Amino acid sequence: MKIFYSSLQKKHVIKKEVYNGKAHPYNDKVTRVDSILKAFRHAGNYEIIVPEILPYDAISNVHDEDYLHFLESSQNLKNDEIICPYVFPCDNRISRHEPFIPKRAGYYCFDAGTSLMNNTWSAAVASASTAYAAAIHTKKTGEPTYALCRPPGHHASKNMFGGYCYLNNAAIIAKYLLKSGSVMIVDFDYHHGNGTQSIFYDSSEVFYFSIHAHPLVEYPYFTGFEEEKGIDDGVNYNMNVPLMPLSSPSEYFKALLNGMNKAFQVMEPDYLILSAGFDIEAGDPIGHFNISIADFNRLGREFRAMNKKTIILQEGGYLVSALGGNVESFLSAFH
Ligand code: Q9C
Ligand code: ZN
Repeated sequence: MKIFYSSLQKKHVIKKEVYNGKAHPYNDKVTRVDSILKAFRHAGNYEIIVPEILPYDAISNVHDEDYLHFLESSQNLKNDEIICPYVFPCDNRISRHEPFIPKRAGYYCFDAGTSLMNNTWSAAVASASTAYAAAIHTKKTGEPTYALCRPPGHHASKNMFGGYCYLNNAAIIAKYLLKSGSVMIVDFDYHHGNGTQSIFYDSSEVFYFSIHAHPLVEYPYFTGFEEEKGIDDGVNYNMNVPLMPLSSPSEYFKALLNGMNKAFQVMEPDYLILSAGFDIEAGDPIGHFNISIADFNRLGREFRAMNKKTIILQEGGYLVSALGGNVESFLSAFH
């Protein structure tokens, strides 16, 4: 199986995140990448391809120009300097002065747990490039592909970063693939993909399906409820399946397959983009669905049986010791 990855993605290094008023170790660790690559090396039957940098248009089709300029400006940070937003313009989102400074960065962000450093932009572009190269390959050959996206993407909206995400990798390739067929994004990350949902909320072009921990009790708290079904042209093209933390794997599979059956009644897509969040894994430090390594193989087989042209994008998954094995177990169902 072909795997897309660039070493630039490892140069985005954030040490801490703010949670509950305290600094904790950042969950999106660089060692996540090593864990996944090691599992591929061990299995042997994966070919790692370094992607070309994607065309700028592919990014600006999804994200606003001013947001992209803001992200790019983070390249000017000094070594060891970070931007960690902490003031957010919530009542009306305006900024009367340039937001390109650390204290006003909250204009382009929705949580205080995600920071920028000088390599964030190049890593995020490299991450999106892996997704783009995977999409090109699947489009050309019909083969399933996997992009080792890190940083992840599904929390990033057209003009905000958060949840360790800066560019929405799934949305970027969805827009590209739409030129040659219909697209469904299935997001099984532990957290609701608020960014992806918002990007396609008023559109019937891309169906967004997400199964995740209930926002009553889990991040991102404000979106991911069942009643969010889309607006305007997008009505019925958004489907959320929230489950309480500690739901069992059998409840998980039941809810997933039942939900996807309903989604396929609305759209039988040519392309399936999987926002593959492995923070549903047993023992994940921030996810509580207890999906075992064997369950991940079953999950892969269920998606493979759907018989669509499939692009698999890495999202979350933070138990570094288990992550690689779980990703490989899932992918092995596709070959
Ligand atoms: N105490 C993704 O999985 N909040 N993002 C964590 C931990 C942020 C997760 C709180 C969770 C974001 C791509
Ligand atoms: Zn997640």
